[in-house]
This record gives sequence, structure tokens and C-alpha cells, in this order.
Amino acid sequence: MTKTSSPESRAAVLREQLHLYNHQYYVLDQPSVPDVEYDRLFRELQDIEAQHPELRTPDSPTQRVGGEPLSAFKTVRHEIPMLSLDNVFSEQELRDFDRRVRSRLADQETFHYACEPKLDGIAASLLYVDGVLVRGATRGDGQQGEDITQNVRTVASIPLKLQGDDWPDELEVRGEIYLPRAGFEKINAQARQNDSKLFVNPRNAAAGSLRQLDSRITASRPLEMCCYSVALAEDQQQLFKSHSEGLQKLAQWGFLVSPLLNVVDDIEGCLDYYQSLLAQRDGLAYDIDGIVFKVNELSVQDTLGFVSRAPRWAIAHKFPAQEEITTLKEVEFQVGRTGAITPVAKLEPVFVGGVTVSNATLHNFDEVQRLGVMIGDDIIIRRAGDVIPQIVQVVEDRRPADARAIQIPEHCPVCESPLEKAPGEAVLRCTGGLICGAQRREGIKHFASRKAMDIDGLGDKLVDQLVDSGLIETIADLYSLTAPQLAGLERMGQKSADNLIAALNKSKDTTLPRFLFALGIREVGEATARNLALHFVSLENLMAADQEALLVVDDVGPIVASHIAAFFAVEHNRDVVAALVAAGIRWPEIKTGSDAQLLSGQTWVLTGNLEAMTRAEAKEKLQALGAKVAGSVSAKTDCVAAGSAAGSKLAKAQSLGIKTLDEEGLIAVLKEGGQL
Ligand code: JCF
Repeated sequence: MTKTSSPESRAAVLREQLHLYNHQYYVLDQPSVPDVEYDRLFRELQDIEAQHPELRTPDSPTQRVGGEPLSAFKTVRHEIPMLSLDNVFSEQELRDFDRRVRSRLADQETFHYACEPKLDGIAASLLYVDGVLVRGATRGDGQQGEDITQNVRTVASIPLKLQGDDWPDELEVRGEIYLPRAGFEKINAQARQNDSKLFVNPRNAAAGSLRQLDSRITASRPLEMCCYSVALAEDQQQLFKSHSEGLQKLAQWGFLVSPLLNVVDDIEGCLDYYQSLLAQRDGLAYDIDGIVFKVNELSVQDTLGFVSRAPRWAIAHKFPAQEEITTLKEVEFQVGRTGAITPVAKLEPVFVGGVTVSNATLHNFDEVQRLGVMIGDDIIIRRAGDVIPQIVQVVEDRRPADARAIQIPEHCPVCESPLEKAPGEAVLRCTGGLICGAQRREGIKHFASRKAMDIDGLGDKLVDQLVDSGLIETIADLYSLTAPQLAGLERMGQKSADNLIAALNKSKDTTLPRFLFALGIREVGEATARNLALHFVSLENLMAADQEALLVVDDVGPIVASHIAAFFAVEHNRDVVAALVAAGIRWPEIKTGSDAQLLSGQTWVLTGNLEAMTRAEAKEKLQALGAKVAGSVSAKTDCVAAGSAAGSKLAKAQSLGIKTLDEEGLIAVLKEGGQL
């Protein structure tokens, strides 16, 4: 892409590209570049047109924002145009916005800013006549949208009939229809199973779902709508005097409004809100792409008015993009603890979702095929929430002539053993078992991890060092390490060496479930390890169990049973287990008889702060007594143990008449069960 051409030819190229990308995005629901790239090209064109107004054409994408309605839906004319928001990308630009607002108001005029997250979905309008939903429409180009009444009726958070009685006879409500991240993951997981096309992000999935002519498909998608404004022909201010009061009314009438709304005094409050939401962003259940700030008082909004298609009294402060474009430089193959081979994309580093990313997972070779990605391709990377960065799409029209196919390896990149693919599985695995250095190394990391043996200070980097220096080969070797050996390692002083030896010694006092989980047997997670321990009571009994005996255990099916039996059939594994026990690893006896399962079949909830132990420790002890420990209180809860500063869970238990215990009561139960 050359930027040295004349402004005229560059503008023509940009217009062509933007028309193409706009059509792909709005009409086909199939964008081929990430939003930031679109925005960059759009801004570049805007800049050229600002400097050379004679180059501005009536059909320029800068003169029309949004897409043409699809012909299959009826067209709806918005009596009151649906506005878009101007964007800012920096604190400076936000302060400029505030200055422009204040410069248009009299000095003595006071006002506030309403702050809310900007949901990344599809803008929609709902029309209610006499309190009944009669029409739903997309924003379209702001003047005309598509009639999606049948589809919006399927969205659970949209009221079909209004609550209360103080609503106007004719009410139009606007908001954002979106798909929470969990719903997006679910739909894509189904699409993967059916080998159909994946959605690139939750917003595209929401758009695709709303644009279904068959509303049964829409109904199967867990869409939500969050409302953010009332559009009325008559005098709004009869009903409420500010944006925030309007949202309160909407909530009373039965609409979902953002629980994160806040009203602040000035621009400093806006900036604080921005930072606070940015910090919460990854943990939210849905994608947000920035913050909307609005002058809260409707009378002040009226004074300010509009410029072309956007209000002067509102602005969107955009967050760093969650999708970016970059180049796939190479693909490496990582070997996991169970031998699973994961193709890992090595990228030209790019700032996305708030961090610089240079690696992304490609999951497995089915995914590589589905994406059709080649080395050298420009790709779209997405980083949102707590998930690992993903390649979501190839920008096919930018494939270089020398792009290379990704070769599926036949041998393990670490130990050279042949790879195999179990029937019906998507993953390719190294058959080397513990011959494979990578599997051993990952097994040691797992053994040391928090939910396994919890060896404080033994992180992934240190395990790599220990293995690379030849000090350990198996998990059992950990317990023969000496402080002088450790102190010789890079970035390891005497003090940290002593600390690690102490942590290793401390880890020897464990529980049988932790130990079984730590061994890293395939498909044996924490819950299965606990069930195995409670059922077999001793390690010897478990090691002696055949398939049939294993199948009796809760949650153990034929596949898990065969992995467990196969693990203990390998002599090397039995030797390692024996060496660990010889090194002094021990656990409290699991009592049989009446007190073994003191809390068997009960569901407990822990809440508040405990003094004598952490909640995780208390949970483990309750589970050892046979209780299920749940995260929330329901009618099925048997007992809530509440430490200090317990809040809504304790209150809910009390309101449901569920038994509650304070910390002292909890300790008494644990003592009775022999856990303390
Ligand atoms: O959440 C949003 N995407 C959002 C969009 C929120 C708002 O309060 C908006 C909007 C678009 C236009 N307000 C306007 C006026």
C-alpha cells in the first residue's frame, strides 16, 4: 500500500476500499479487516478531504455512515433520526470535547456528565404503542433501518409489554443488542462441531443472529438488549429531566439498562470513570469498545444541539482495539503435558486489547484448515477478556506471493517420536510419553502448580532451568535437590535456594486428592482425583484397581478408566510414585466408616473472610468430608459458612431459612470430621 501517490488517486483508492469493506461489514456480515484498520483508512480519507475539499464527492463513505438495508427485510423510516456518536481516542481529545461543550454554555450554567460503557453490538429501536411492543428496527443508516420485529421479540431482555403505567401512549426506546461473550463462545463451539463457519467476534455473531429471516434461529441465540435512550416526538422533559432519570424510567418500565451508569461532576470524573472501566473491561461478561459520556441535563443538551449526524452533548471515548491486523511470521509446535501438539502462531508484535501480542494459539490442525491460514499472511488477531489471543481470520486479498503452507508435522519437534491422532479427536499427540522431554517438563510444571503440590516459588521458568541444567528428569528428582545445587543456578541466590528447599519440604504434607491430581494422569482433573481418593481411600487400592473397579467411581467412564489403568501399568510411573512416597510425601488418612463422609450429599457455600484459613483451604476440607462446595446460595444449599464481612450470600441464606455457621461453627464441624 503506497501512501506517496497523489492525494487525488489516494482518495480514490481509499473510497474503493472503504466501499468494499463497508459492504462486507454491513451487508454481508463478513468483514475482511478489523475495525481499527477501517477506522484508520476512514480517518485518512477524512484528512485528505479536509485538506482538499475539492476532492470530496457526494458518494464518499465519509458522507454516509452505516449500511444499506438488506432487501429481504421491510424498510423502516426513523421519525427521529438515530444518531451516531463522535469518537475520541485520547485524554487530550476528551478534554477538547469538554472545552467545546463549556464554550457553548453560559458561565453560570452547571451540568453533569452521565458515564456508561459503550456496548459493542447492534443499535436498535423499539416502538411501543399503548405499552405493547409493535416494531423493532435496526439503525441502518440512521434515517432508514430494517424491520426486525419478529427477531427482537425473541430477545429475552426486551419487554413485550411495559410495566407500570406512566409510559407515554407512543414510546420509542433505543439501545444496543449484543451477545455476551459466553454466548458467543457457545455458538462458535457448536459451529466448530458442525464444521460450519465461525463468527469473528460477538458483535458479528449478534448482527448475523438479528439478520435471520427465520426468527427461530434468532431465538436460539442468547442475545440481550441494553437500552440507553428514549426518543419521543412530544416533550420528553415532562417525563424526566436528565439522561440518568430517563434510564431509571426505562428500568421501571422493564428494560435492561446498564448497571454501570454513573453521574459525575466534571471531566476529571469522566477520566476516572474511563480508567476504572478500562481496568474492569477484561472481566465483564460482554465486549465494550469504550465509554459514552453525555451531558446529563436534557435542558443543557437542548442548548447544545447537534452537528450533522451527531449530538454536541455526547462523545464516545474509545478503548484500545480488541482486534488488530498483523503478519503471521512462523508457526511453532508446542508439546503439552499429555503430548498434545498445539500450533502456536509467531506474529509481528502488535498492540491489541491493551497489550503487545507476539504469540497466538491456533488450537489444532482442524483450526488451521478452517482458517486457511498460511505463513506470511496478514491475519486478524483478537484479544478480549481473559482468553489467549486468537487468530480469527485471514485477510485473503493481502496474501503475498511467497506465502507458505503450514506443514503438519509427522514427528514430535522435541523427541522425534511419531505423532498420532486418535479417531474422533482433533488433536495430534506425541507418542513418546515420558521419553519426551517436553512432556516431562510440562508434567513437572503441573506437579508444582498451585492446585497440585503447590510448591511455592517453583514456577515455569525455574522448572525449565532445572531440566535444562540436567538437575532433574522426573518429578521425584525434585525432592533430592540440595540448596548448593540450586544456588548455582542463574538468578538464584542462597536465600531463594533455601526458600525453595523449604517449600519442597512443606509440599510433602499434602492430601491424597492433590497428589493424584499432581501425577498428571490424562483426564484426571481435581474433581476426578477427589472422587478416586474418596472411593479407594488408599494409593495402594487405587494402583491395584482394574478397569472394572475404576468404572464404579463417580464421573469415571471407560476412557478415564483406561487412562488411569494405563498410567499405573507403566513401570516408570510406578517407580516415580514409589520414589515420591520414599521421599516423604504423605497425606492424612482418609477415614472410612461413619465420620468419613460426615457431609456426604450436602451442598455448602463459603462466604466472607475467614481468619484461621483461606476459603480455598476450607473448601478442600469440606470436600474431603464429602460436601459439594458451591459458589452461590439456592434452595438446594444445606449450609452457608460465613466469615467476617459476609454480604448478600449470607442475607440470602437467612431469607431462605438455610442453616448458617460463623467461622467458629465451621471449625467445630471440620474438627468433628477430623480435618483439623
Ligand atoms: O452502548 C452503546 N453502544 C451506545 C450507543 C450508548 C449510548 O448511550 C448511545 C449510543 C449511540 C448513540 N447514545 C447515542 C446517542
